[in-house]
Amino acid sequence: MTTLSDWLAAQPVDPKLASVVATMATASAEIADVLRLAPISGQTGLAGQTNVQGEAQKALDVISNDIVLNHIRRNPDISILVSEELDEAVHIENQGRFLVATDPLDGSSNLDVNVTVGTIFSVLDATKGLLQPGSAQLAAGYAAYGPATSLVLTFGTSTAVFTLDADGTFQLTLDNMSVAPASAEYAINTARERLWDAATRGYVAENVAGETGPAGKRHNMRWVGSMVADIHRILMRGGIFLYPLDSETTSKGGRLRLLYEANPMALVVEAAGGRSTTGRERILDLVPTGIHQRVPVILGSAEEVARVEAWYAKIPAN
Ligand code: P6P
Repeated sequence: MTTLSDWLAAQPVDPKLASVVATMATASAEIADVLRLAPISGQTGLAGQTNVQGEAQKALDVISNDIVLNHIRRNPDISILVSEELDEAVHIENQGRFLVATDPLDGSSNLDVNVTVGTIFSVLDATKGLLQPGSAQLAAGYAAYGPATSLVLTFGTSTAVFTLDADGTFQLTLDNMSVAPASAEYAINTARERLWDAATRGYVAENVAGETGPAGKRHNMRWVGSMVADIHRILMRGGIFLYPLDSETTSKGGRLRLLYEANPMALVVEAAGGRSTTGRERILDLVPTGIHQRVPVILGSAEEVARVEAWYAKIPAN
């Protein structure tokens, strides 16, 4: 098998950029170790503080963020960290040209029930500022802490999957991934149906209508409530993930964050041949207005995403 180190050494990228990805992989392996024993060590509870999103932080949110920050401080090629758990960007003096944006523990509300959660990260050129479009990402990926710990990476042109081995190294288990262009599986929180816009209602209604409806096939629905878990399923077997604008999220711009959730996931999925959109715009084209900006996220199998875009094209933007 090919280790992550060997695979990185073979990639046609700046070795310093490869070292940033290796740093996030090492941090993810350490987080995996902490999560595995958290119920025993009693770390699954609340941290007793809220983050910039106004969300109650789990102890493991704070611990995971600290693990990432500690590893980043030890890589001289990283000079800026943007994190969901930190109000402001952390600037590390006299360090190199890379910026890491991360959600150190996405889906942490699932920790108490032992459901897959993850670490999502995006790598940018720090010399070009904090607010760059996703298309400027130099690398992106996520770790999914599930029955196995998967590490999914892209430098923008292909997507690879690694699995954490017993010795703490990552082994290449899938290279040059491709998202199935067609699928009959969609992921959306259907409890929000009353809040959806006409495009989302139209798309989902077609799916629910099944074989005899406009979609012409029976669909299935999966919603884990953990973006990393849902996106990993879509990467591995096709499907579409939707967290669209709705009447509650419109005022905030959406539910999920652009810099460290939407952009890295969009790069991973597009590098595997999928599509990513807000419904009306390609996610990777958006120029951020703030480090914690929220956006609608619709991504996955190209044919399914195109169906959603066709619905939005029929409905004038507000
Ligand atoms: P809802 C987890 O809190 C998260 O940020 C994503 O991982 C997940 O896809 C989404 O929120 C779930 O949102 O509204 O279904 O709880």
